Amino acid sequence: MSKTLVITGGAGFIGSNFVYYILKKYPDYCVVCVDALTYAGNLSTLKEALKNPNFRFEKLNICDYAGVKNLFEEIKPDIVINFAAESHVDRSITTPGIFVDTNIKGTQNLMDICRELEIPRFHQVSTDEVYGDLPLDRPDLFFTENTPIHASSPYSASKAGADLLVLAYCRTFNFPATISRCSNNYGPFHFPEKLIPLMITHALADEPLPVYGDGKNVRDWLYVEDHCKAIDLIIHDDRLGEVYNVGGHNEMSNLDIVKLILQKLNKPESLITFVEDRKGHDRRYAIDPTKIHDTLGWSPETKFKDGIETTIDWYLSHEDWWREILSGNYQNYYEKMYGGKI
Ligand code: NAD
Ligand code: TDX
Repeated sequence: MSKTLVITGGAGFIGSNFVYYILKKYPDYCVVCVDALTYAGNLSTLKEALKNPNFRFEKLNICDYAGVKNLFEEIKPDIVINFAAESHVDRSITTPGIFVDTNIKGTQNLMDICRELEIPRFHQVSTDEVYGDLPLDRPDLFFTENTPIHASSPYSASKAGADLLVLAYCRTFNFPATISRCSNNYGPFHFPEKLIPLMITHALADEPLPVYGDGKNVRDWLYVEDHCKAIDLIIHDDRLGEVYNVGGHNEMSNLDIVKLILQKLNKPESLITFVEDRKGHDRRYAIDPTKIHDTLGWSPETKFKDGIETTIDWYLSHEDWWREILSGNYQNYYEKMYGGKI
């Protein structure tokens, strides 16, 4: 049966991958992307989607009550999936306020509108960072859905705040929501300020590769399409009020990732430059995905060795995309596409 999906943050990394995933898998669905086009949103990422008559883009801030309510009244979504967020930990250390505004107040605003309009389903895209970190010397420990919330950065605290609000709305108002908490994603359209694309683009330019601290911090990397598949399963299942951890059992240290990228690009390790550590830097993330595996049948499908090759190849063949970002030109794309029309 055809559905109308609202995808907030769909001009960002994971949201755009989800837009393409849904348009391909459900050709009869209507997909409406709500995105404020902050520095992290890039409309040119959605160039192909914009050609699809079932896709619509709305430049809107999720904190804008009247704007979002008018849109939702008009399109009557069946499901709202909230990807929109300030997502970069380093930026949350320099400017925490915008993280509270978008990640907490924006989520509350969306949920209030969904409640008022009785929208049948809301999904919150969250992160494993809400659990804080794990020690490097306890490889037997993993985050489960029952691990206490223990955020380290203003970013993860704001995501944790949103999660707590979602769960409180479920309990207090019977709000029909679910939450997924995923580990680090990688793949096409990853903004080049995050580790993997930053290292690929720096290596290609023979520029220093800045590794924070000792480079031994561990992340649990998941190919972005596997995250999309997990969210697809969750939103098409009737269970409400549930939290699902999503992760690939693919732990790697930052240094190992950087060395692998250099090796694949045939660049010397002398480009690695150790720099001052991130404040409050989480040591290790590792997800136990047993719940989503056992209840919804989800397992990661892309092996890291294949996913990283696909990703490097994508950056090699989409230089225009990331060079536009590095030059800042991408921020004019909306004007070019929509100037005077909206
Ligand atoms: P991103 O920074 O690439 O994209 C965020 C998008 O949200 C951008 O298009 C931006 O313009 C938009 N946005 C920001 N503020 C907005 C606002 N106030 N109103 C409307 N749109 C706004 O982020 P991402 O890496 O794609 O992450 C997407 C979601 O997934 C986030 O909620 C993040 O917390 C979560 N997450 C990310 C990862 C990861 O590895 N990247 C892992 C787990 C969870
Ligand atoms: O230049 C760098 N050098 C470096 O050593 C950058 C940008 C990062 N790092 C380190 C910090 C982290 O240990 O690499 C690791 C990954 O850093 P990021 O790409 O900034 O990701 P992380 O902080 O792990 O957060 C990401 O995963 C969880 C996303 O940005 C979040 O939105 C998501 O919730």
